[in-house]
Amino acid sequence: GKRLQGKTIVITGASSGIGRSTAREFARTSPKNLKLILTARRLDSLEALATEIQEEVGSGVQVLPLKLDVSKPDEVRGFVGSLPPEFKEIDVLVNNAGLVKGVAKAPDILEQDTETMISTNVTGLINMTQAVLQVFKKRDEGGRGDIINIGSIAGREGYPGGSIYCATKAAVRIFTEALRKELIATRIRVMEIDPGQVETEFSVVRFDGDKAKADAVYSGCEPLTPDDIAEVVVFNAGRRENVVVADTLIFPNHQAAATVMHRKS
Ligand code: NDP
Ligand code: 8X3
Repeated sequence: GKRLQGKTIVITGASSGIGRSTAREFARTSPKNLKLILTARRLDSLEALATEIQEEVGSGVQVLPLKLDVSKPDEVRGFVGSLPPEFKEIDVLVNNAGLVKGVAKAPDILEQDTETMISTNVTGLINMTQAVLQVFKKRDEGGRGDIINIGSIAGREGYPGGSIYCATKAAVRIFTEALRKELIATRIRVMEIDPGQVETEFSVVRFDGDKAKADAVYSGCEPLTPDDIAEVVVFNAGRRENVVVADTLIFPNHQAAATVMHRKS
């Protein structure tokens, strides 16, 4: 849409799933004058996506694929400084990078899995937010810009086998809420989008590449597609500046809670 024209948008975790769809949706809806900074650990996937976007919408959208591991504080610290001048004026940050590891229950949760989930989903999101807020805060009226955090239904209720992941998403939820309050005197918008079940690489990552186990998660269900979430991200970013879609929960039709799912047998 028109309101997004001229914007510079950063998406973390743009190499797959919701992040990837969000990049394509921004490009499709604002093909004239948009800058996309696409980040993740897998640079080759980002480069392929950049080419795909460019072929689809042409040169009205400038795409910068950038390798960035949000769980590495020094990489995040150097992120804004490393941007070419024409990409430095960030308007929108989509904090999407995140993951779940395993379905273990306490006391059998691997220390390494806990560390991976917390350093990515929580510390990574906080560090990215602080880095980009430095850019936002330099603008008038105390600052302007949008932060869109991808939380989860898992941040609103815990489920067995997901305690650490759920705790990380609950942390995102409270950080987001507190941040919105801290920035009350600015024009900075802080928004959260909480998806239910979306079919992406999420479950493949959870089960360490075991595709059969990942597929079983969605058997008999009709999960959301990453495009469904991308549409909401772009919609929320495209509202009038005085409109803050603060909090959004999105389920597929047959889901009503993290573990309340109707399965066709
Ligand atoms: P995918 O696994 O398809 O995508 C996850 C993305 O995060 C990838 O692009 C991955 O890129 C990136 N990522 C992972 N770790 C890091 C890291 N350390 N630094 C930078 N990027 C990283 O899953 P989804 O698209 O489903 O997940 C996106 C977000 O949505 C996550 O925050 C997830 O928790 C959330 N979510 C997902 C739901 C679902 O059912 N799928 C439901 C609710 C929320 P790379 O590996 O290249 O670094
Ligand atoms: C992913 C949703 O409930 O499958 O955030 O863990 S859940």
